[in-house]
This record gives sequence, structure tokens and C-alpha cells, in this order.
Amino acid sequence: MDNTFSKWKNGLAKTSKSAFGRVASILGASEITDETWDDLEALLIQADLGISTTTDIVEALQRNTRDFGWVRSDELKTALRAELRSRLDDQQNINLAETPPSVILLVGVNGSGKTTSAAKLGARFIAQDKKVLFGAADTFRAAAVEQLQVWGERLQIGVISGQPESDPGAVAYNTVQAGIARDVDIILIDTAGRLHTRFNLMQELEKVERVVGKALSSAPHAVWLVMDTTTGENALQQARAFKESVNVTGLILSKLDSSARGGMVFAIRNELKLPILFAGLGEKVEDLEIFNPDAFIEGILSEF
Ligand SMILES: Nc1nc2c(ncn2[C@@H]2O[C@H](COP(=O)(O)OP(=O)(O)OP(=O)(O)O)[C@@H](O)[C@H]2O)c(=O)[nH]1
Ligand SMILES: [Mg+2]
Repeated sequence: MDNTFSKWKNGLAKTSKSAFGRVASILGASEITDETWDDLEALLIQADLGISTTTDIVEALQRNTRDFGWVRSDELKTALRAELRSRLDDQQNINLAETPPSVILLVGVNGSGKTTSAAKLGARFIAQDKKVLFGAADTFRAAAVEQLQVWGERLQIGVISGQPESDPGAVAYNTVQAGIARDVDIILIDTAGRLHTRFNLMQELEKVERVVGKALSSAPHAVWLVMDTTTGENALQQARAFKESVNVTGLILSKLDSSARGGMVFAIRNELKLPILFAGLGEKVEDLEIFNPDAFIEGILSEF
């Protein structure tokens, strides 16, 4: 099997075994009955697809069944695969600045995987011969700066930081200025996931977004929201709040490997209407993959 596909298959084992494995188990040699539709609907909802996507898919399959005169429930498998695939966009391009540096803000709730994703992205850009700089704009949590510095040392990427409790906007501004002075290609700014209140957090992020635009008028070139896919509906609600505050341009779906809720990718696509750019398929630095919709479908349906 192609290396990329096997990585996705392993990374999505929890989702394919539990959520979609159950779907596969009801689609067999048995006849299609009303119960098949009820079970399918219930299992797709349990697989975190969301109600509207589930309803759409079940209706589409019912239409196909009538049109093609399908009798056995395993005839639904291929059609289900096609319905799922048609609900994902093709692999997205990552549009950054035409002339370097590109400034990328990483946002998301605490623990969602921002700092780890910054490291993974840093490694990915370095592998493309890009010069990278990190900005540690999470000045709220004591260990946050050190965590990024550890990655910086390991990956040989510089880190701009400020004093604890200092202004994150100032750190972000200094990072962009330093990035221009050092002639880097990519500036990755890690932000806080928690402040005293969510209102404070959103205000702070808005400020960081504004301030980097003062340091470089075209910046930020990207604001990537890191979503923890183990948290289901919660992650969707939080994403809506981020989207209202800052101009989120793309999504990084973290922890797909430890989640049985990979099906939420469909709900995310349907509700947030934002490009899904990367997927976290493990904790290691090489475990960030460009979101590949075909490999994703193969991975979640590997029990089919
Ligand atoms: N299995 C797995 N673990 C991940 C992935 N991404 C992040 N993690 C783990 O999730 C935990 C939190 O990750 P962080 O990168 O520190 O999250 P954060 O958003 O920076 O958190 P705060 O700085 O507290 O806001 C760490 O233990 C990471 O190793 C992933 O794709 N897969
Ligand atoms: Mg962090």
C-alpha cells in the first residue's frame, strides 16, 4: 500500500474500527428494510457526521436504491463511500505570501495542539528548504514559551519571546520584525488557548491579528485554527467563536489518531465551510499530513 495511505489507515484505526466498523456490520447480505435505514441513520449520527449530513446521505441512498432497484444492503456500501467522498473538497492549496515572509497565526483552545502543530509545520517547511521563525505569543501560561523553545532547539528554529505575562501583541509584532530582519520565509506565531475568560482570549487574538498587520501590512497571511477532533461537538462550538473573532483561513484537525470521531470531519466541512488543510495523525513531528480526502475516506472505511 502507498505510504501515505497506510499512514492514514493507521492514524484513523479508531474511527474505522468503532464508528464506521459498526456501519459496515449492518450492511451485509441482508435485505434492505426500513430497519436498515433506521440503523444506518442512527450509526451515522453516532459516527459524528452531524444530523444534516446524515439526513442528506440517507435520502440520497434511498433515492439510489429506488432508482437502481437495489435489494441487498451491501449494495449500499459503494454508494455510501461515494456520498461521503462527495462531501469533502479536493486537497487544498496552501496559499501564502507571494514574497516572503509569510506570517501564519495558530489559534485554538488550550490543549488543542497549537504548539505541537507549530513544531510539525516548522519541520515541514524546513524540509522544503524554507527558513522558519517561531513567535511565542502565549505569554499567559508559564510553560508555554519553554515548550516552544524546546521545539525550536530540536528543529534549529529561532524563537522570539517576551517576559511572562507580557503583551502577546508585542511579542507577535517583534516576531514579524525579527523575521523580516532575518530574511525568513515563514513566521509561525503560537498563541494562547486560555485566558481569564474567553472574552479576553478573543480580544487578545483580535489584537495579535491587528498588530502583525502593523508590522507587515499584508500579514497575517494565514490564520489556522487547530481543532481537537477527540472533543466532538465541543470543538465545533469553539470553532464558531474563533471564526467570529479572527479571520480564520484554514483548519488543522489534530489528534485524529487518538479519536474515534473522525466522522466529525463531515460536520466540520458542512458547518464551518473552511478549508481543511492539515491533519494530526500522531504526536511526533512527522505526524502532520496535508489533508488528503481520498486517503481519509480509505482510512475511515478500511473495515468496509
Ligand atoms: N496523538 C496526538 N496527540 C497530539 C496531536 N497534536 C497534539 N497532540 C498532543 O496534545 C497535547 C496538547 O498539545 P499542545 O500542542 O501543547 O496544545 P496547545 O494547543 O499548544 O495547548 P495550550 O498551549 O495549553 O493552549 C500534547 O500532549 C500533544 O502531544 C496529534 O495529532 N495526535
Ligand atoms: Mg501551546
